[in-house]
Amino acid sequence: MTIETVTTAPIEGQKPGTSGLRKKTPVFMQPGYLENYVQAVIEGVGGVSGKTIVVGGDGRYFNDRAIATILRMLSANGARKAIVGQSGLLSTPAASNLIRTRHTDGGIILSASHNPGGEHGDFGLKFNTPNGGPAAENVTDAIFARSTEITQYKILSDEAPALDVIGTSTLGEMEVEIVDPVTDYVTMMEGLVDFDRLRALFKSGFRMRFDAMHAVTGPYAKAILEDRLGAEPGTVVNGTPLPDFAGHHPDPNPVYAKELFDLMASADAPDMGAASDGDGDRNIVLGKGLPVSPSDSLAVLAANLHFAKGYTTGLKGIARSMPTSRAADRVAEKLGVGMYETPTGWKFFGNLLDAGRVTICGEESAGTGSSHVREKDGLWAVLVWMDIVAARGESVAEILRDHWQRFGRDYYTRHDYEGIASSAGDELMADLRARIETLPGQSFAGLTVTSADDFAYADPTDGSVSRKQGIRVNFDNGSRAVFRLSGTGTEGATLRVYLERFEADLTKQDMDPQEALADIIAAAGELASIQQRTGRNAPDVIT
Ligand code: VG1
Ligand code: CO
Repeated sequence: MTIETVTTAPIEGQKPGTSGLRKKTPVFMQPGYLENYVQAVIEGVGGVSGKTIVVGGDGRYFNDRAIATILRMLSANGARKAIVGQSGLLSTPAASNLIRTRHTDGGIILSASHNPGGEHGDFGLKFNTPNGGPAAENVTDAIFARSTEITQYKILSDEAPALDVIGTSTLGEMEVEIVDPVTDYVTMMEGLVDFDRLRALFKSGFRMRFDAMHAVTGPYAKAILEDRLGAEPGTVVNGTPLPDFAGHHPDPNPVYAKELFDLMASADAPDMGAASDGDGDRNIVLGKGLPVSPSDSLAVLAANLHFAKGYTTGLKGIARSMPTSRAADRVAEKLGVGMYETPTGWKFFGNLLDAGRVTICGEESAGTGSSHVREKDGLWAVLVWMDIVAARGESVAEILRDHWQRFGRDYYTRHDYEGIASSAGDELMADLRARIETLPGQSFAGLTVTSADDFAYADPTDGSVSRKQGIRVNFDNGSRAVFRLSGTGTEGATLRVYLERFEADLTKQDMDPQEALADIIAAAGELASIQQRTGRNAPDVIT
């Protein structure tokens, strides 16, 4: 056993974004790229000497080789133990759970989530802290700072153990425990939703389709839905994780999960449709003929959480990312609990969950989760929806329509302009920022701006402030547009435009969101000169 100290030099651009460092796979595979960043992570979190670290990923191309390198580096840097998912697999919520329940010092999760995988796809790495959640900004800043100063990294000369056999071995001085990635997660879910009630639901003839999109959730969904709850075999489709996700974007939206959306809109639709993303933290839920928008899903889950087995005492508070619709705010108000509006990215929910201020969190990007872990959790959301369906004895669509009747409907859509020139994205945002103060009173496509700001968030638990988190513009008809640039892309820039309008009138709640929001879509386009600046006539993805 030899610990090698390899001389290196900083590599530009190793700056974590919304959720860790994401780059094209060939970039990550350049000699020294992964090693530099892992050493920066190790040093940025204060070293790993004597520590226990969870390691796993979503199975995408390079996952196994990256894990082998990481294990050799953890050992060389003095870690006591690594807990690794079998075959290198761990969904993001399952990793969060392991970090928490095994009282470890954190985890390294390999994923670029909803981004495509494969040799020419994307790869990513993030560090989660001992609370199970993505490192907060002070930690990611420290990691980035280390990446700009690095002069050497440490790696063990020995080969890492094979990852396919469950059990314990040693690598240098470090213990390596390979665990079944699914077992602990299933046990956790059993405590949160009523497996007996769900078994009875399937027995009564309830049919669903769960699309795992060839990504990491397949084994989890099969184990729970088909093996434990008795859903008919074949309920889980695309259930085997593939290194390139069969060439698809593993993102459960109307564009990339089109087959599921088409099925749920057809006469053959089962009672419920659901899908998850590459690393298993996102979810979409669809009723017969009626998809649930992620913002609505957060609101409905919050309003009905007490029906689920693990939440009968109700909830402490709700948090949503700023661009997520305000539907959940109406629920918080009715329940008389706290409502928190945070910047995009799950790392901002961690402190609120740790402080016991909130029980449920959500994002418009198909993410919902609760205090059970410190990540969003795709399968959890699907199971809680099912538990609510079973408890209320109503369908997904009935529950959603009933929610709109009681709370009103927040029409919502997000328009993404993907892969535009970085300069075009930066200029569009800079121009909006420069005009913020002059916008109120101005009219665009017939709507007048009532207020505008650049969202800043002061964390109520530690006072840290995050600025420039997105431009919010409110209009005189109560509608809102939000503009921000994605922090998870790997090519050029992606402009996200979030659009919403509240509709209290019961007779006007059955419109297509694109029609219901047509005027605000036009106003946002004119206000930010989207066409001229992006050179696009239409968004690439509408969710
Ligand atoms: C996107 C989503 C954000 C989510 C993030 C990570 O970030 O908008 O809501 O938290 O992805 O999700 P951005 O910066 O591209 O808008 V995942 O499932 O990629 O870990
Ligand atoms: Co994800």
